[in-house]
Amino acid sequence: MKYFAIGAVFTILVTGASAHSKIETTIPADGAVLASAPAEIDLTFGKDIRLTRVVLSHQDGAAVPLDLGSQTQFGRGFTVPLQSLGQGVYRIEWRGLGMDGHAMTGTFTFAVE
Ligand SMILES: [Cu+2]
Repeated sequence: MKYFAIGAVFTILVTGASAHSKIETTIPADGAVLASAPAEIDLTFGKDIRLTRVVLSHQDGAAVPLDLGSQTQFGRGFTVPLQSLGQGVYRIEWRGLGMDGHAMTGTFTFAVE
């Protein structure tokens, strides 16, 4: 009986993790080095999520929240416009909510030469 209980808990944890949506691709890609600044960033997820916050920070500056506009519904793909960026390394941190109610977060970086 004790072993059964441990097995049941393990199964629930594994199921919870796999129900999570993962980020599939970002544009720019993580680690990309770009000759010119991108006008927007694209985030694509494996399952529908609701994006709640995207923050941009430059190596020399403070973090700036980006405007998600009307993209407040569940979806797989999001496009967030950027102000014109100068040179340097930028870090994007995003937060979202999966359909299963789990909070999700991730980061990626890119550089503008
Ligand atoms: Cu989840």
